Amino acid sequence: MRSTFRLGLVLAAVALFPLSAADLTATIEAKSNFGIWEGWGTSLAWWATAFGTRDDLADLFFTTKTVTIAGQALPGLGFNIARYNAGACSSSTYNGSRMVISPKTVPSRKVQGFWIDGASSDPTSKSWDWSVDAAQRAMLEKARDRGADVLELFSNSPMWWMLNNHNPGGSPTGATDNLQSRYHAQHAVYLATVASQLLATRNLTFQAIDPFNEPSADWWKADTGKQEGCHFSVASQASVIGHLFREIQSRPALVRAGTFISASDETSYDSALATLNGLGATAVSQVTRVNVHGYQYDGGRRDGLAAAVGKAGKRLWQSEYGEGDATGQRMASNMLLDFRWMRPTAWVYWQVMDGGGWGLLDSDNESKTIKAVNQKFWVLAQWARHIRPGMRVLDGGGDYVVAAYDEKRKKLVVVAVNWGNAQVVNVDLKKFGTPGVEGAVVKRWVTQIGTGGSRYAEFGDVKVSGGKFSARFEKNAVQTFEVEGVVV
Ligand SMILES: *[C@@H]1O[C@H](CO)[C@@H](O)[C@H](O)[C@H]1NC(C)=O
Ligand SMILES: *[C@@H]1O[C@H](CO)[C@@H](O)[C@H](O)[C@H]1NC(C)=O
Ligand SMILES: CC(=O)N[C@H]1CO[C@H](CO)[C@@H](O)[C@@H]1O
Repeated sequence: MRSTFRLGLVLAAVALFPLSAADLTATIEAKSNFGIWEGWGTSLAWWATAFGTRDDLADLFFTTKTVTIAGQALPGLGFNIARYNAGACSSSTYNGSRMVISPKTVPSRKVQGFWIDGASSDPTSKSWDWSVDAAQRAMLEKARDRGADVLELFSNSPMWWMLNNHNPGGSPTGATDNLQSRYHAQHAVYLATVASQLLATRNLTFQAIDPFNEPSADWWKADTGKQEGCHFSVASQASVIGHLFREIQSRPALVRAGTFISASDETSYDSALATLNGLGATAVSQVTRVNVHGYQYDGGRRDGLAAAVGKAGKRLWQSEYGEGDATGQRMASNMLLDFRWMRPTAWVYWQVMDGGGWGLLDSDNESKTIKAVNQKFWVLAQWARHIRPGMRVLDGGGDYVVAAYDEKRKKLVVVAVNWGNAQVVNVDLKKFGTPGVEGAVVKRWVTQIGTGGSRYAEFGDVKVSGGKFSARFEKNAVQTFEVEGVVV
């Protein structure tokens, strides 16, 4: 139902606009290889705790169907990655203690964990409650049922009873470990058991388990915490990774499923590099993928991290991204930097539903209401619906262009953003075997970055001519192009 987004009368001829001196030309590097794309996704956690039972939202995020939300027909984002948050909270009593938590942590952020007391590690014993966290689990299953084939288990904090202060919001200062050292193994047992149990009982296969979330940060504090969080020194991370490696290896079903460790979901590119450098050879050898968050935005050294991860022979994911700019401008600009300098093979948004500009849908996770669709939603559609799993990411030939190639379908995808005044962007295909595509129609989609304007509007008015194609861009417009029949 793509026609829903077609703008009826198309601003037909690009050729009507004279080329000016300011025009840009990007030459796509046909033979380059920035990695085979694994996909797009979101972490579940809070929004799924609040909205996880809704099929329409599962369709919106995990299919490419047209879905009507808040009275608007929206293009489904087609995510294939879902990150499930193993909770740290429970209302149980263990060894005479109960969980302690800051009053600033709202209910949707108290994610209920399955291992409610440490008396037994047997998942069929009374120490485990598999009925909790039903809404987040429901969204995980809905995602899987709609084709999400890359699932990851992650932890913001170990279960409260494993912690020094029994507080899953963090330690007193935020700068010290909160997991008791005698419980390093139990945190690993917890995560491996959640993965094996959800596989055995619900056929949910986790590709990876990340035992940490921004572990080097010093802001996971007991008294002021608004969410689950836990500091781990790099040495403690190495210890937990070792335990988790052994726990995975000791569960044949996880070995058969190929479940591996990802780490450490540090906040920034620079802290991810410091952690990678400090983990030591053994722990590094037990980690298959480096996950990093995008909260350093346009700062830090994406290239330095990418080089170290490549040298270590690991995969690299941008596993969490978010900020409060509802227009999509910061997100688009950071995605361009990611593709050019960090070259992750997957890109995962943090909370697709949230307030304060953080969500793609502006929503209230406590009252469970959706208020509006942020422009950011359509900006992300320009990328996620087109750069698909299995495509080879290419060097787009400029810092405003991302390109990807589908070898099987001989399809080239180009996403470009024009930060300058309105101008024509030329995409040069001379490095491809282009004779076959001369005259081919280039489909294009346009979203205006900002608070209004075009929203994933589709056009079919551009053709390949002279081994290139050209399109006019408004200032701050993002356009996606698809050309079929392109041969490398
Ligand atoms: C139980 O609590 C006591 C007193 O707080 C403590 O000394 C002991 O280590 C705890 N045992 C376990 C298994 O957590
Ligand atoms: C379990 O999930 C896998 C995909 O992860 C699928 O291939 C298989 O058919 C499923 N099995 C059942 C019994 O549903
Ligand atoms: C009621 C409410 O909005 N709760 C939280 C949902 O998420 C926003 C944005 O992160 C928080 O500010 C709210 O506390």
